[in-house]
This record gives sequence, C-alpha cells and structure tokens, in this order.
Amino acid sequence: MKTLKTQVAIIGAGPSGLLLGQLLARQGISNIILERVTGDYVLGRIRAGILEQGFVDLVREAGVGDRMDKEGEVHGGFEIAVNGRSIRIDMAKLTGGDTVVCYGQTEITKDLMDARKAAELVTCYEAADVKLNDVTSDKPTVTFEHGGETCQLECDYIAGCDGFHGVSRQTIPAELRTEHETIYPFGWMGLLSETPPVSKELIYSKHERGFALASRRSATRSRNYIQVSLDDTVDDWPDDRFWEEFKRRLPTKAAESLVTGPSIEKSIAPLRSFICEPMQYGNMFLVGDAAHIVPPTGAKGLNLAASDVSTLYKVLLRVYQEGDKKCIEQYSEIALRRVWHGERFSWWMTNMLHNFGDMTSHGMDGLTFGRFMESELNYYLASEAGQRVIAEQYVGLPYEDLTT
Ligand code: FAS
Ligand code: PHB
Repeated sequence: MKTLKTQVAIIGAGPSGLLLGQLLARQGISNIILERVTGDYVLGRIRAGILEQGFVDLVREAGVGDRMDKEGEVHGGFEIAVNGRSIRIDMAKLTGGDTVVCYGQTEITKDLMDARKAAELVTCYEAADVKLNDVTSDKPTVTFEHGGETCQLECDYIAGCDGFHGVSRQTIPAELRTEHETIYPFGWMGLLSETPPVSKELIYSKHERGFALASRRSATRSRNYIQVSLDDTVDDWPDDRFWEEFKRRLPTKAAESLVTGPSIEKSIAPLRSFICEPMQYGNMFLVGDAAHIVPPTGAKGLNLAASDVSTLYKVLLRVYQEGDKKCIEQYSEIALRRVWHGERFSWWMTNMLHNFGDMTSHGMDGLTFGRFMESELNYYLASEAGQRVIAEQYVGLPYEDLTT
C-alpha cells in the first residue's frame, strides 16, 4: 500500500475539482486530485459556454483568467424568439451593467489543467476504484488503484467533485439523503462546427417544431442545439438533417445568415433537474454536478458548480487560516440556497421554451401545458419588469458570504 498525505483530497478533475484545487493551492492549502479518466478524455467533453460574472471573478482570483480575458466574449444581452418573433433581453441595461462571458468550459478546463501542471500540483489521472473512508472522522482517507499500486490518501477533508455519476454522493447514507429529480421528456442534440455563428449573441428559440439554441465559441466556431426526442440517437441526425431542422427553428434573420459545415462534435444530452440534500456529510463536501444537475436552458450547470467552489473555498480558508472548524457546518445550507435558485430558473426556462407536444407534464396534457407556458413567456417578455426578472437570473444571483 502506497500512502500519500494532503490537507484536502479532491475527487474529480472537471472544472469544479480543478478550480477548487487551484484556489486552495494559491493559499498554501495542499490538495491532491484523483481523476478516473485521462486529462485528454476530460478535455474531449464539449459542454457549457456561458460564464456568470461570479465565475469569471473566481477564475481571475485563481490566477487563471488571462486567456479567458483575451479570448472570451463579453455578452450584454441575448435573444428569445417565440415562433420567429425575437425580443432582445438587454441584460446590461436591465441589471445596471451586469454581463456574462462566452468562453467554452473546455477552455476553462484546459487553462486550469495547464496552471496545475505549471505549479507541479499532484493530479492522479486514471485513478481506479476510488473509495472514501471514515468521512465522519477527523482522519478520513481515500483508497484507490493507480499505476498498478493500491494507494491510500490521508487527508483532513474530501471535496466530492466527481460529477453526477461519481462515488462521493453515495458516501452519504441513503437514509440521510433526500434526492429531488425531474426527468424532462426530451433531450438536446448539440453540434460543434468551425462555422461563423448566426448571431453575435445567443438566440434561445421557442418554436412549434421544438426548441433551438444558437450559441458560439468564437467568431469562427459555433455551438448549436436542437430539442430532440429521447428516442433519438446521434446516428438519426446526420449533419444535413441537423442543419435543416436547426434553420427551420430559427427566426428569419438568423436563418438567412446561417452558414453550415461539417460537425466537429455531435452529442445528445438528456435533460434532468436533480438536487441532493444535504451537500455534506462529516468532512466530505459535494461540489457541482456531484450534488446537482440542471437542464442547460438557463446556462447554470457550470455556474452553480462555481458558486459551490466559492463557498467551500471560503469555508476551508476560514478553517486553515483562522482555525474555525465550526464554519464547515455552513457549507451545505449556503450552497443549496443558490443551487435551488439556479434549479428553479433552469426548470422555468425549460418549461417556457420547449415543446411538450402531447406529453403530459404537471398533471395535464402537453398541449395545454404548452399553452400555459407560452402565455407565461409572453407575459414576462412583454414588460421591462418581466425581462428584468429573466436578466438578473441569467447573469447570476449574488454569491453568499459565510456568516460571522
Ligand atoms: P464534471 O462531471 O464536469 O466532472 C466530474 C469529474 O469527475 C469527471 O472528470 C469524471 O471523470 C470524474 N469522476 C467521476 N467519477 C469519478 C470517480 N469515481 N473517481 C474519480 N473521478 C471521477 N452546463 C452549462 O452551464 N451549460 C451547458 O450547455 C451544459 N451542457 C452540458 C452537456 C452535457 C452532456 C453534460 C453532461 C453537462 C452539461 N453542462 C452544461 C453541465 C456541465 O457543464 C457541468 O455543470 C460541469 O461539467 C460541472 O463540472 P463538475 O462539477 O466538475 O463535474
Ligand atoms: C453553450 O454555449 O454550450 C450553451 C450556452 C447557453 C446555454 C446552454 C449551452 O443555456
């Protein structure tokens, strides 16, 4: 058995684990990351693209913001189209200047990986059979297989940053866990292409044929999505069929400027809302997708992971710099308050923008539910007050500080 020691063991080298590790290391708090797959595999996942201001500030605080500041695009608004009629949500005006940054999760992850490597911080990739032990004791450990050896990592705290399919959440006894879940009756098919985006800002399009989202990664790279049936596979959507359907769901002006091209990546993601309560157990803390999942309609998934990281970082700073161990009890309650706001907004945007067809939802048929939600969307779009409700949640609600 090979024994390693650190102050904070981090399970998972996605954005949550890497950002937390970078912030802690800059404060002299030692940490080791255990990741199940290779770094290249992590970078191969194409996911989020919109960063809230809180996330941007945290990346800068971690000293990893240079490329994001150079290549990321600041967006002051986005469009919502309803059967071809577009309304621009002027976030900057409606929130007194708040904006979001358009910069791919893959790029953030790469920047964090490069910074961790440059700082010679320890990341064990291809760590197998990770097990969390004695998490309610003062000396929790993590055992795992790595490089043909059985290893034991001794630590003070464990950050479960291992995503929805990770092992950390299962460490909380089932009788102590409350899991809230909604599975939506459709998925999103995403296509990444080296083609100029149809618009300088994002377009969320509600259409009788189904939802579409026109997003971007740069002036030459597009990330576009269409709502698809859960029965569909990527093979059902050759590039030409995707582009034709995507164009039909866009408002006219955007459709006319569409440039199609071969897909670099194509994938279908199911949509779900999921929250695990509590987000901590003993000296183990759940962070990001390990604790919660949102439908991507509100661009909140990655951003909720960032606010979890911010709260846990504040807790661990207080523990190691002020010797205040009691503050760890605050983590789950503070994190969950913001998570539930993000979950509700994502659920609301998903219900308003998607076509439920004849699927049942909330005890009524999809057609009736769809008419209710179309009325809800039109009500909020019709007034500055209604648009402000959307804008202030899209840019991200404030992060909460620890109580004294
Ligand atoms: P992640 O899942 O990114 O990372 C967890 C890491 O833990 C992974 O690298 C995994 O390999 C590792 N791991 C798992 N089990 C382990 C174990 N037993 N031992 C060690 N390591 C283990 N969010 C948005 O805001 N907008 C979007 O458009 C969007 N699109 C998405 C599309 C898809 C298909 C998915 C799955 C998610 C999407 N998300 C989106 C959400 C996504 O961005 C997450 O919020 C973000 O990846 C969260 O980061 P982490 O919490 O680090 O979890
Ligand atoms: C993306 O660019 O991948 C993206 C942007 C906004 C969303 C979802 C995905 O709401």
